[in-house]
Amino acid sequence: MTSATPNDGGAPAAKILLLNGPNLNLLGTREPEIYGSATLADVEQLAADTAAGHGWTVECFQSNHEGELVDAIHRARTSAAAIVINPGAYSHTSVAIRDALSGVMLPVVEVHISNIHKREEFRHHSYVSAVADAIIVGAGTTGYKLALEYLAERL
Ligand code: CA2
Repeated sequence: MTSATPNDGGAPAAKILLLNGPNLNLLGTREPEIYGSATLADVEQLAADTAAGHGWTVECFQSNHEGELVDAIHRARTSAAAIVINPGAYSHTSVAIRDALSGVMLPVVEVHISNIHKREEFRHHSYVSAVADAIIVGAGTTGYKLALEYLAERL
């Protein structure tokens, strides 16, 4: 068989990169009133299940280090069809992550578990939002599922 669509067994399913930034490895361990009780592993499973329903795979990466997130975004240029990112606190500080996302020319969905606009003033601005195609805030960890559903419709 020479030709292959993403899901016919002849080629690997196309991939979406799911990136989570600093402290999101602590999901489900503290502050459930803000971030819910799902763990990062639960979130990644939810994303993988949602993507699989549309014939996609998800590569998951979490880091507490800005440069590692930038490197992962650069790698996505040749390995992924889109990026879903919760940059965590780097949303509010990182021009480097914003520039990396704008440089890779892939569809980007920014997710925030909490509604950052209902919280402290310093969380209201995200450097990433201006380079995101869609932004999902305040939907809890369901936001990751919504991000994948959006991309499945768009890609
Ligand atoms: O609402 C979001 O998803 C945030 O990106 C989460 C970041 C926060 O800095 C952003 O302003 C909004 C923080 C994630 C910290 O996650 C924890 C989870 C459990 C326990 C401690 C931290």
